[in-house]
Amino acid sequence: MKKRSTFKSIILNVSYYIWVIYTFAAVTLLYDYRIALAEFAIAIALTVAYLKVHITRRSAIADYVKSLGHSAVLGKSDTMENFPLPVVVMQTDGTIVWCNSLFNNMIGEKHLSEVPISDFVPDFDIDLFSKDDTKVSYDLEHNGRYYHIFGNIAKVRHVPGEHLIALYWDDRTSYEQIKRRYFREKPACAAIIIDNYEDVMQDTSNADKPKVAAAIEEKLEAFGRENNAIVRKYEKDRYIMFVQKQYIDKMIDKNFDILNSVREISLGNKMAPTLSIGIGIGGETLDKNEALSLSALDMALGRGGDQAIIKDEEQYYFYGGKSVEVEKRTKVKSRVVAFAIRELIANSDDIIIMGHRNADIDVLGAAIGLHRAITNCGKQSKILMETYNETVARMISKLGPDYSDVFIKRGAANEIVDKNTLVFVVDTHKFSLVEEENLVRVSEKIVLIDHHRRSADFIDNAVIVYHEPYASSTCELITEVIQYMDADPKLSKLEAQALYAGIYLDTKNFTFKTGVRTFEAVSYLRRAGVNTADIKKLFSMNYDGVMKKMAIMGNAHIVEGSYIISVCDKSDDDMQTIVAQAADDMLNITSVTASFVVCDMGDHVAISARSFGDVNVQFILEKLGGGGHMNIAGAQIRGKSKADVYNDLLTAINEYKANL
Ligand SMILES: [Mn+2]
Repeated sequence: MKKRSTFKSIILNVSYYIWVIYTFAAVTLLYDYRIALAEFAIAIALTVAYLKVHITRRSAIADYVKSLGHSAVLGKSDTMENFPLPVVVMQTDGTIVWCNSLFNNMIGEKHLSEVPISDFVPDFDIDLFSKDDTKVSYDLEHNGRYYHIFGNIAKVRHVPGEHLIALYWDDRTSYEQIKRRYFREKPACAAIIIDNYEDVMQDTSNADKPKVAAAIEEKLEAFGRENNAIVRKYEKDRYIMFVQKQYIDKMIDKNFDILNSVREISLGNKMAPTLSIGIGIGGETLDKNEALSLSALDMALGRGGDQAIIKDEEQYYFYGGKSVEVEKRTKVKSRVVAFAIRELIANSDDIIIMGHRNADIDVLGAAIGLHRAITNCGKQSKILMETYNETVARMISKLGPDYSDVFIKRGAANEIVDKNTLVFVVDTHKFSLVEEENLVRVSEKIVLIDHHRRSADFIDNAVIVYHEPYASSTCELITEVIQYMDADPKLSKLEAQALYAGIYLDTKNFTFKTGVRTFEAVSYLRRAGVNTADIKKLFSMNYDGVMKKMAIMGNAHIVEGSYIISVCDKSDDDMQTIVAQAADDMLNITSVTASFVVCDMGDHVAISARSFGDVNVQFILEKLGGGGHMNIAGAQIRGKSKADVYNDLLTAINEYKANL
């Protein structure tokens, strides 16, 4: 750098050459005065020209500096030179014209005239400044220090079209350091729970129990140490942790490997312990962070556990959650819920039951089961059902005169509802999916019963929430609850069949999510008179439907080795069922691990996805705005063509595979 600037200053300092010409002229005078005179004339002309350019330039800069609002005259070591910040004046191409000595000191270089600023400040981006701006400001890091640079751009008088930029460099390093440190050190609160502590311990021999318990504790303590955090156990399966934001960033980088390391504990336990972590961050106070961490933990449990969720004041961020769900519930909860519901029913006059739009048989079975329980309590209830599929219609037509005035439409429901109406929402927890949003808005007595993995769109004003993602179906939950509400619920054969059909549908004929308690519920319903052949017939499909399903399957192709996708258009009123069954049936193909049907429904594009649980289709469809379970998920996309949706789906699959 130094060499270059010395060299440059010689080149540019034209006066040296003029002095050389004067010397030549003087020497020539000894031999021939005429040539000498000519040489003197040239030297004088050059001198005049040089001084003129030099003086014009200096006065232009002086004018410019004056135009900055100071009464300074350049070179007389006053205001600009003594300005308390480093100042540099440059041309629009970044060539330095002038700087004060504070700027020289900052750069560590004395000769800074006529050199490009990028030679000394490589990160300086001259393209950020345009002649159209008059005021500029931007932040720059240089040599480990942070500068806020501000200044102005002005036209140079006497030199048309020429602009100069004056920049003041405010060193804000200490402010910036405090700011960064503040964000790095912000405290966060984490709520940690062992999802299945009881079950793990139950299946472990007495001799091994303390080892397993100690191993879990040791892993969590190590997790705390590694993140310089405070971790405290306050119940046998619950921990609270205080940790700084910077360590949360590290946990994210490692994709919360604590989840894996706890799951890998194998010291005589048959079941792998899993963790759920809810982290609250960004709240103004510690107690706000704790509240955020608890709602993040709720969300993690509602999505099946074995995952970490961070919540700030705006949104949830999801990590982990790739293991297969294990059944984990005690009947205590059904009993508590049953008693609470019975009390609410006793204190209500108007009762409405509704499910999600395009109701399936799980909605109908749950509604009928609840209606029976309410009737047994001596109260009346209505079932709001406006949009439903073919199987539901078939079941409703079988129900007979007892049910002739039970089913109502939206209009009638809106006439009944006020804030005292007891509203049961079954088989969904999403505000956006319920048959009639107004009921949820108006009623102050909402009971929510659902088994879908929790999404961010959650009806949060319910007085009772029985949300159990481990259960196979809403009908399974209702079958349990009604037995606790009444020792002998007196289910008719058809009512029992409706409940059984809901379980049959959601377990895909007892293949998925079928736990011990699913069979307990089913055996109860079987005793109430269920005829399994009737159920099979209920789900039978007509010739047309079967042919359409076959066409969808015939159109399918395999991507990424084991994912099968078919794309189709709506060709039947009950397209939803046909699409769902096509997706189910494609899983029967050897080596297929996940199936997807993309269907253009006219006003939207629907996707049905299925897997055996080793591919998390919920995760994939969440990227497209859908949701559901690990092995059964769906999405409805508006405003996109099926070709675009298909491409988005491929991208989501690739992303999912890349993150495995
Ligand atoms: Mn369901």
